[in-house]
Amino acid sequence: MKVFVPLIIAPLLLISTFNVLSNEDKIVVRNANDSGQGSLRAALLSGKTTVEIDASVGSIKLLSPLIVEDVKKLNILGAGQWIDGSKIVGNDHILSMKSIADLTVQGINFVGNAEEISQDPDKQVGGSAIYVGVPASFAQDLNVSLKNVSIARVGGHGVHVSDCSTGSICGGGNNAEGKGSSASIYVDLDSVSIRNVGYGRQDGDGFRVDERGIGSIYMNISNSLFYEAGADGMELDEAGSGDVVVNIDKSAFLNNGAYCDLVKFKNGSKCDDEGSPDLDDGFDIDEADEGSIMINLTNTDANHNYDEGFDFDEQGKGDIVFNGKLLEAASNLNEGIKVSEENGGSVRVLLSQLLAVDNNGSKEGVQIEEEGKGDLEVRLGKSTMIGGAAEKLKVEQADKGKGILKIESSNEIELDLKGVKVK
Ligand SMILES: [Ca+2]
Ligand SMILES: [Ca+2]
Ligand SMILES: [Ca+2]
Ligand SMILES: [Ca+2]
Repeated sequence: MKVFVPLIIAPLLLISTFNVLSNEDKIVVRNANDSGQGSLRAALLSGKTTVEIDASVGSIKLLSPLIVEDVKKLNILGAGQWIDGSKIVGNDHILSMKSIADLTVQGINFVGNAEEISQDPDKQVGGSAIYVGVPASFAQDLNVSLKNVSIARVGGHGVHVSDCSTGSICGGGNNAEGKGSSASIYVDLDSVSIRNVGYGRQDGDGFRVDERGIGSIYMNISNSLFYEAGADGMELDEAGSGDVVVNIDKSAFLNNGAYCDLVKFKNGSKCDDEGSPDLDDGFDIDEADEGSIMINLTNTDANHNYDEGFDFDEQGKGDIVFNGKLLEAASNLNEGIKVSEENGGSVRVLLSQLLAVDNNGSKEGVQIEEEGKGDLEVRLGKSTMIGGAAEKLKVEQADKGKGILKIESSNEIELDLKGVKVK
């Protein structure tokens, strides 16, 4: 039966309907069982928007993966419980979502079953703790928000948000493969810890976003730790039109990227990077095609990573704008900070109170390069770079364009300049 609603009161009715829905749209998890009434699995299958795990519920030991489909929005709110995925075998993820809009997870610790380092880098052993797959037809933006969440011991990525049709072989930069939806991806991380993940194969990152097609990656991170991932602590791969915009405060990327150093080297394997083990970074951004990289980092460290500490690459049209304050990059096996821009577009890097120590075997502590059309401007203030005989600041303007370096109130800065004037 059709009910006639006069137009003038229709908005009021809408509001009251939403209020009723928001109360009815919550389900409470009452026990730690794998399935059945009152369990987390049953709550996730109920279609409710908010799944709240009661504080009385203890560790939830899963017998099989949690899979959520066809939910427009999902909030999973825990009270510090463990979700134990140690019984999940094969390449299944602990929690996976397809055809979903927004995901919020709070107050939950995920633990997987990866106790050993897989010796075959070409074979995937283990999935992610959280996998969010964006369907190709998806048109609205996707929000992923994690707060007070820890993740450990999964063989794949700690978290994988994939807007990319080729799944695990999406890649980055000019080698980026796959197609994506028109959605942008928004990620908000507060008090998140991801550690000891990604040892089940080559390229298992702590936190990974693949963004293809139209759309950008927008990310806010605070009070978070990304450490001992087999590959990058965090990897953002963006291709197609769209930017990568990142704000990070009070966070650290420590001791990531060792996987290929821990397995026996085999020519032609996925770990073979032109004859050497393919090691990874603390924080890696690869942006391709139209669009820029814009990064604000404060109070953030990248130490003891097996490739670069911070590695930001921009290709195609677009600029790199990087502001960093109170950063530390120490004992990374390659550069502490590497910024490279190709093609049309400029680079502007402003670093203050940077401490770079013992990076890249006492060669470049920081390397910033600009190619193709565009200018280069680097400012360094109140900073120190220490390392063996010489830990250098390498700044290169490869083509025409302007190249300017300004250094103020800094110590022990050894320069290696090309096409750059010091002001
Ligand atoms: Ca997209
Ligand atoms: Ca882009
Ligand atoms: Ca670009
Ligand atoms: Ca350029």
